[in-house]
This record gives sequence, structure tokens and C-alpha cells, in this order.
Amino acid sequence: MSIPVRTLPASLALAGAALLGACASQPAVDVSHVRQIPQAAPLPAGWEHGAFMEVFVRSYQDSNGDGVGDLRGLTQRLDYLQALGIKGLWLMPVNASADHDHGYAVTDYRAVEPAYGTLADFDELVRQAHARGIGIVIDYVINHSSNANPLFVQSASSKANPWRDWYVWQDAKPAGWSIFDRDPWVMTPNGAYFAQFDDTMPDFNLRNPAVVAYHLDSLRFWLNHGVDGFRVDAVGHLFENGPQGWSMQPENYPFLARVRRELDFDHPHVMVCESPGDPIGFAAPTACGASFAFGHSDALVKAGRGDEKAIHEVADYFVKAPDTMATMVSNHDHFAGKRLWDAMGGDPARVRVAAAAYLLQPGTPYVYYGEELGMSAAATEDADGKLRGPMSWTPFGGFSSGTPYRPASTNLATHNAESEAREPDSMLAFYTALLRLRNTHSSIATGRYVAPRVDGRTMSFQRVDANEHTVVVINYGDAAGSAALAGLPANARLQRLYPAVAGGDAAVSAGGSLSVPAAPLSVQVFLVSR
Ligand SMILES: [Ca+2]
Ligand SMILES: [Ca+2]
Repeated sequence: MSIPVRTLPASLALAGAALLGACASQPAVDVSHVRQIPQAAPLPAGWEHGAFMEVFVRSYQDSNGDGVGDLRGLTQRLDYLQALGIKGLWLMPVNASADHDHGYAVTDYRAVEPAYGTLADFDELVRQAHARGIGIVIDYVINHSSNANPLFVQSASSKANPWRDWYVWQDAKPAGWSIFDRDPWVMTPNGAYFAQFDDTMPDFNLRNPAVVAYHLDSLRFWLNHGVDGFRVDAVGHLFENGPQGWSMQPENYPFLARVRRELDFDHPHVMVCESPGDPIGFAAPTACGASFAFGHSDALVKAGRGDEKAIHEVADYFVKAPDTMATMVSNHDHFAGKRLWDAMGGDPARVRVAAAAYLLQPGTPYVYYGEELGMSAAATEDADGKLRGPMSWTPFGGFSSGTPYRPASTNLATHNAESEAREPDSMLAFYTALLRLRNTHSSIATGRYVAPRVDGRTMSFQRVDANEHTVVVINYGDAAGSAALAGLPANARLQRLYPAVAGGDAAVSAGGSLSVPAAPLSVQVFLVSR
């Protein structure tokens, strides 16, 4: 796909010329204007309500034996993802980056990480994913770049450099700042720059219109390459207003709404934001429109362990939260918790009840790669590295024909895609079954959330749309329980959808109520026949 490039506006062209001229030995950066090409949505309407998978490309599949996962490897695994029932992929950053791991230290916003392959590989991934009804959402890091990004190299090179104002600088280090127990101001011979997360990741100056224009153009670059949207990193940290105002500033919200408006001129794209500080606020139409449900994620995990307070929190969440929340039970950051398998102490029954709630509730579930296998931590001491191990494809790995860059999961021998595909009661079979329910029952994907209740440790809720009515019963307790359902159509029948066992149907009373027995640590789904 060719990307039309327009000439720079005069002011930027001057800056660009200065960049190239001022430092010929430094790599130049492409800040040209990108015109967004209108694209017909390649996926069926409503695809974004299906489950997504968060994929760490570096750990998913290595195609060339260098021990590092890559885009061609991921493309080879699309059939697996399609069979699982995944409708969208969130790829952690695929941009060229300096960190050689997670990818959030971007060195080029318009290039693919060389270890992952080429832009042509990316285009082929998008083409092949779309052919399987799978959308692609990529991570975009707008708050900060790597300090090795040529933009920052220029910015830091002198106080008079035309790129100086692309980052946040003070001549003298300001006093009184502390972020995550760290001074965010980093002194250099040319003044102090601001870096919320790490010295190597300086914050952009998003009050500089040229910076915003550059990022909008870079986002357009990827839309022109066919991506279906973006996961926007660290949105609570975009703007700062002093030592007491370094996160969750009011400017963050309309800024993101503007970005969304500018990119959605042809059709809506996914824009899902990351903010543990205000998940519901950023999901508002006046901000991102969708946001990860931090907090709910903790409750889902605690409920899986049988915590009664958390069970109530899970049941109540979507009474108020919008159905654009992106739900999850773990991700690539250790602050968000362990892999679900480890968080449940390796008890598969508890993994199932923890996962069932978010796979069947409103919101868009984001399954973390390997979670569907009950994959455990990688055999490393690094806290984030534990979460980001190579995908467990076979009892012997299957991730790479060479030496994987990071050790395999500790339960690789028993919990891997190849073995689980042969076992009818595997975790993979469970996730596949629940995603199939979501993909074949409109009420589960997009229906209203009705009559949530908790009886002891048994949670129940109903999903209703114009076409159907479903009921979910999850017993988080290790003792038998029951769900006291009410508000059902008089004399209706409940037809069991999951698990598929004979004789599982039940009759609703004339008053619309029904008591459903729930075995210990069980998941049941019913279709109401009206
Ligand atoms: Ca590779
Ligand atoms: Ca910032």
C-alpha cells in the first residue's frame, strides 16, 4: 500500500530542513504530513464487540529462528486465533523501539521494529487477519518516546535547536517533584527534561501544535496501512500542570476526543485508552470512547478466589459502567497482576469462573495471550518478564526453532496449544466454548445487562436484546449454591447452552422466578425460550 506524502507546511518544512542540516550525522525523522486515505471498513459491522487478544509480538511466534517473535510468525498463527474465536488483536508496540523488549520506548513512529520484520510483513499480517475477520489494533505511545528517538536527540542537542520545544524542558531543574518515588526531571548540560516514567523515556510537549500534528500524521500513517484502531498508552499522563498536577489533568480528555474525531472522519476506529486512574472517565464519548476496566480486573480475579465482596463488585460493575469498557483479568504489566493461572494458584476450576464473568459480561474482553491455555509465568525472576514469556505452542515450546530470547512458561509441558487441542476438557476448550457463545449469541455480545444478583457466592445476571434473552450463573464457592432468578418471562423454559449436558433445561414459574442449582466452582449459561 502506497502512502501519499504531502509537502510540509512552511513552518515545519523549515524545522525539518533545520533537522537535516543541523545534525547530518544523526538519523533524520520523517515528520511529513500524511493524508489519511478513506478506507471501507474491511470487517463485518460489530466486529469490535467480539473478544480481542493482547499479543506481545516478541513472544508470540518466531518465524526465522533468531529466538525473537515476529510479524510473520504471528501471521502463521492467525488460524489458531480464528479457531479460538478471537475477533481483534491488540498488538503491543510494533514500532521501532530502543528497549528491545516491550516496545514502549519508540524510536520511529512510522517504522516497524526491525526484530519484528518489515512494513511489508505488517501489511501482510493486516491483510491475512482481515481475511479471517480479525481486526488489528496497535499500541500507540503518545506521551513519551525513547531518548534515542531522533526527535529527542535533536531536542536535547542545544537550547536553540528547532526541535527543543517538542519535549518538556526547563533551564534549571524544578524543585518539589516526585512521581512514583522518582524525580521526573533529568538534568543534562543543556537543561533538565521531563520524563514521567524513566530517564530513557522523555515526555513529549503536547502543548506544541507541531508535536500534535506529527502524532496525528503518524496515526494516519498506520490507518493507511489498514489498522482498525489504537490502544493509547498512559493517557492519564499526557499533560502536566506542576508538581501536584502531573497526572489526570483535565486537558487529557478533550485532547483524546479531538484525536478520535480527526481520525474517524471516514468510519469509526477502535480507540481504547489505558488509565488505571480513571477508567470510566476515559471511556466517555468526551474522551476516548473506550478504556480498560482497571479495578474491575482486580475484582474479577478476587472473585475467582471466592472473595464475597469482590463477587458483588463484579456483579454490580456494569450497572453503571458503559459497555465500551475493555475488560481483562491480566495484561503485560505486573502492576495489573499475575497471569490468571498463577493468580488462581494453578486451580483450573477457579481460572474458569474468573474468566467466565468477563467473557460473558458486557464490555469487550481482552484475553492476554496464553491465558486461554492456563499458561503460567515464564521461568525468570524479572517481574514483567514473568508475564511476557514465549507462547506455549507445544510440549517442547514451538515458539522458535532457535533459542528463545526468554525462558518458557513453567507449565509448558502440560499447558500448551498442541496438547490442549486434543483434550475436550482443556482450558483451551473452555475459552473456545465461551467465545463461541459470545460470537453466536447477540445478547451476550451486545445485549443489555439485566438483574445482576449474588446469592451466597453464586452470581447470576441476564443479557437481553431484541432477539434473545440469556442467563449466566457462576458459582465462585467451593460448596454447592443456587441462583434465585427473578424477572424472567412467565412459564418460559431455560435451555442450557453451557455446559452441554443432557436434561439441563428448567421451567420458569408463572411469577417469572426460578431457582437454579449451581455446583461448586461452576459456570452455566441458558437461553430463555419465550
Ligand atoms: Ca524472529
Ligand atoms: Ca506527559
